[in-house]
Amino acid sequence: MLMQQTMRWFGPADPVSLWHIRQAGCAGVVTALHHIPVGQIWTTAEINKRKLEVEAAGMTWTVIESLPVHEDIKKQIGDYKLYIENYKQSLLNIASCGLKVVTYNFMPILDWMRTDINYEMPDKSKALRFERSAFIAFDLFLLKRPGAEKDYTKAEIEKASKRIERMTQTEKDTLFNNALLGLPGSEERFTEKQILEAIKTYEGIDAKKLKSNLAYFLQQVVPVAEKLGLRMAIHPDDPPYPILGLPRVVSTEQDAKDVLNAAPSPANGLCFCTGSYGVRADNDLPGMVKRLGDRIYFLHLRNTSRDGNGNFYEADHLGGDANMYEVVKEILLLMKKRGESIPMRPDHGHQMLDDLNKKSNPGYTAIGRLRGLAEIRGLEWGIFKSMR
Ligand code: DNO
Repeated sequence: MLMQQTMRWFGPADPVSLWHIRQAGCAGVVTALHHIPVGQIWTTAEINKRKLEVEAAGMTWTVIESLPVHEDIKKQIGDYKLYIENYKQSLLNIASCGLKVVTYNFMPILDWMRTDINYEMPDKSKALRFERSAFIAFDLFLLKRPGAEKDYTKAEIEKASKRIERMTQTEKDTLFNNALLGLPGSEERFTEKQILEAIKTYEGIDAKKLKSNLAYFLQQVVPVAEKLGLRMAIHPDDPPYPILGLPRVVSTEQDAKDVLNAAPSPANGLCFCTGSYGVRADNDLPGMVKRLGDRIYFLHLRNTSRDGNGNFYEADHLGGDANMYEVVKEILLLMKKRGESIPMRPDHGHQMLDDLNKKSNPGYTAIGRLRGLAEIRGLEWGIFKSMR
């Protein structure tokens, strides 16, 4: 039993076409209805339209990524009950269109965060990178978030102020734009005012409260998903720790267990992202596959390389700190035990070759992902063959 290979597609506006994805060797596609505002119901008409587009290129819509959770639900304010009802209705519509796996996350305001989206590798390809000092400089001196200095040590603040002194105006602008990018697949950036206002709305919401809001959300939607035969798969925080004073509660193995225990059901599962969990040295990735395995419904396989100062960059899929050999071996054992194949996608990839001159969604070029997928496919095939 091998993994189901897929790639993410951002819809008709994605510069990478469905045929490119198919040529990479994928039988499945991971996509979402990005044009529907967060909180609104996904109608069966819209879901089916997207499904047929994917099928016209000879593939299946394997996983939804993401059915986003409205900010009011995360904070339990305003119309959160209505948004939860809308979420349930979307799940119903998704199930009636024959889809099975739904990915989402519970990160306040921002999704992933990087300080550099064009970090040059020794081979001149480009990677995504998070540099802690640059991030602190952004927070303190560009965004000027009130109270931000409380989150850092004196030494960190000093280092960040030296870092910003050395930056040109263009470098500052780039850092600012990168940090406020917000969502993959979106061209929209938060403005300074928007982000500061949004952060303010999280006043009084600490990790404990956010976790309990997540538990409430799960207790509401998981029974519905279970009845519909759907599998929910929560994506971990990226990076896996609090940023900009905002709590993050899906960062560790214990967090993942808390998610599962909050609403025990086969419908309540995980998207196991080796890139996100792997940024923390205390996350034992192969062990997590073994221990959380029954509930892993979707895999994001990518690699990061971290140093001791809180910096990391996205490494080659088989390079970096995640022991991809051990991870894939555990996944193969897991699939054998469960008697089913788990969908995977290579996540991100370096911008390289012809893609260096093309416009693309950061992290989602065709060739870098093709390389990552091909390497993982080869690794998996080799381990699979040697296991029998
Ligand atoms: C990054 C992605 C995440 C993921 C969401 C899921 O490239 O893996 O943005 O799609 O967090 O909700």
